[in-house]
Amino acid sequence: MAAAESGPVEPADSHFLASVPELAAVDSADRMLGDDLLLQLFDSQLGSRHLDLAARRLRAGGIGYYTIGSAGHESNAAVAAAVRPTDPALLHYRSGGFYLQRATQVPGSRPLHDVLLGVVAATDEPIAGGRHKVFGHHELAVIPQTSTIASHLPRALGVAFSLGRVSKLGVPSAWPADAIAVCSFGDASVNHSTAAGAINAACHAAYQGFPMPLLLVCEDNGLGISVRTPPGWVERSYADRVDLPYFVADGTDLDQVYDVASRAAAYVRSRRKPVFLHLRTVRLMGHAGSDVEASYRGPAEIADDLERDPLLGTARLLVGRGLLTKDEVLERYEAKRAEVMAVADEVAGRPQLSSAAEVMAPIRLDRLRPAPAQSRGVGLTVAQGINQALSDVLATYPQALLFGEDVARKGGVYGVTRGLQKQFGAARVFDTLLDEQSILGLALGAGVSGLLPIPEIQYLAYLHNAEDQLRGEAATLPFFSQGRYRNPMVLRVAGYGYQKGFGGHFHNDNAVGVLRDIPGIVIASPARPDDAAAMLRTCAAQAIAQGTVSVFLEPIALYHQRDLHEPGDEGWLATDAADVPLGSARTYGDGTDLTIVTFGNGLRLSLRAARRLEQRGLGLRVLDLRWLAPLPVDDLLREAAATGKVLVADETRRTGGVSEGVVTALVDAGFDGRIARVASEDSFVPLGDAALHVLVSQQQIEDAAEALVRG
Ligand SMILES: Cc1ncc(C[n+]2csc(CCOP(=O)(O)OP(=O)(O)O)c2C)c(N)n1
Ligand SMILES: [Mg+2]
Repeated sequence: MAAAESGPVEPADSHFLASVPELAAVDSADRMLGDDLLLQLFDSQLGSRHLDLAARRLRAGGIGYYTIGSAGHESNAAVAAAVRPTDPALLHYRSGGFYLQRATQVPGSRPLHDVLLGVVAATDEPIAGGRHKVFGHHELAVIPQTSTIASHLPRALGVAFSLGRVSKLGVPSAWPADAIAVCSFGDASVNHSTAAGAINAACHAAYQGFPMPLLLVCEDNGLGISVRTPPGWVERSYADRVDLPYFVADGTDLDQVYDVASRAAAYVRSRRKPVFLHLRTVRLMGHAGSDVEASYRGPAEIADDLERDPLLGTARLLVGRGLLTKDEVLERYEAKRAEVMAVADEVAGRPQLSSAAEVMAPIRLDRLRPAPAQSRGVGLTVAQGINQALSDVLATYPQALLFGEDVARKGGVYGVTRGLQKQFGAARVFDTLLDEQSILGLALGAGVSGLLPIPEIQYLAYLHNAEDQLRGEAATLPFFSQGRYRNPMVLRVAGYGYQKGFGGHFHNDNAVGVLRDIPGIVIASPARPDDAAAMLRTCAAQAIAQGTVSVFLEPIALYHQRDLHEPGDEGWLATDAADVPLGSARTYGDGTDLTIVTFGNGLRLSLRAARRLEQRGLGLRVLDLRWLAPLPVDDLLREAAATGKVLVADETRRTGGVSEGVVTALVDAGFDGRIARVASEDSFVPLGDAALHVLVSQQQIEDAAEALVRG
């Protein structure tokens, strides 16, 4: 097997071997770390280093797929020792020392196996099951992260927030009541707006006195791949932040790291406030295996980092304290190498995922029986129906939280959440700061903590600036954790056009393409009040039972609509309280000339068009999809077959819009009848009556229907 064959010599390896015999021991007798813990931490550091070396050997042998390592950062092991193994941790990809040290605190752990199984993409890797190499383990309370730097900070904010909120609500929590959230990240990542926003939100909460037990650990190696962080920038940005106490430690001195990290963690735990722990590290072995560091760093700079190798720092402490001789240090180093390489040999042939079904198993949507219908609801508008359903959900699930901009005191821009804060209290229904990324981060953290978050994004256009939190974080967590971590949520988003020209593009956004291609999420798009209420309950029930992430698109223009055909006919008020199973469409009429397939505002336009066409002798049926994902394909095919002619009336854009999916589903199923579509233009939506030039109209539907039937 190739794993044990010698690969390229790493300077970090040869430098350590050459330096130990020359070590100048430091006197470390009266330091913080006890002897046993110091030895144990050294073992974790060694394990982390040899995992990095092994990953490169596996790569060189063509059987490893990941070479970003932790070399130079291994003193983060002392951060793990300073917190508890039950403290939820969201780790930087260089927090290998932390991961190994935490595993020593949990009996039965096999962290060397965990990491190397990840490197070879083996199905028996404990968190992602071969889908990714990531630090994550349910028993270790390590929540896996994506590769998107800084994207985990909003979730960390949400976890810390939830630690306070669950105890206040007295609902079951995924974490102990006195836990703190730990979140590590790099120095370049600090500049990312996601990090800046989440840290700001943490301070914003702390400033108001909300519990926010969050230990932020910046592992500062001075580089982001090849780009230098300006020297002094991290302390410049964080050393004097009023609501964020700053602690700093030198990563070459394990004892100091443990001392400082212990004080930082104690502060967070006892005060329930956020802290910034600045851990100075070096980066050894380049950014990743493929990185030719010499192309952007001089030899002297690289050599300086080698001198600051944290393993050498710990060796100095051990020798100085008389715990190990230099020879014993080298023996331990080599013994760990042998141990890790044996594991590398063992995992090298492990099976990888072998079919699309296997890969996708964690994101398969198993549909539940719908939530039981409530008897109330008849005579309500869409806004009132949603309000009542939210009230039902909050009453049914004590772990449910409703939050967003303006949802609480004002009751929503359109009054949809009116009265709910009064009814359920400010701990469960609350206004947030104006940052969609942090709103979704709160939801992500609340979801993994045992709560049922119902966040609101005020307008569809404002989902886009935070969309990675949904697409990259919420949707992927079950995939990269095989469902061991789940972030259930019902994300309410007000959207679509037709607000009589009011508001312009950003209040009439009709683009859903960015949602339609996210694997595993549900997209609910109710049009009628009875459906809206029932579908919201279905989304909540799915979230509770399966951790489902649903986006609930609310049609603003229909919120307060009462009538359908004529003023005063009250044809848009709720008429029943039937269940709406996930992915089930609803059919209106039983004509045999044409099927109009639609959703949202398109339903109202289509029903009005259908009545006029019926007066001209055409027999129509209108199918309201109700769910844009999963698309109700069986219902679609049944209703298409009933007439042999399908017109898709789609208020979203021609490109990336829903009709693309509908037409494709018909083609894929071999539908051999006629198909046409009307959709909104590939345009932004202008102000005033000009909006009507780009949004699909009732007249267009009528014309297209006539043409399809008679043509
Ligand atoms: C949002 C995002 N942009 C770009 C990248 C590519 N990338 C991966 S690591 C990295 C540098 C990160 O530097 P730092 O935060 O200092 O962490 P370090 O690797 O130095 O530990 C970049 C740009 C990414 N993963 N995510
Ligand atoms: Mg860095």
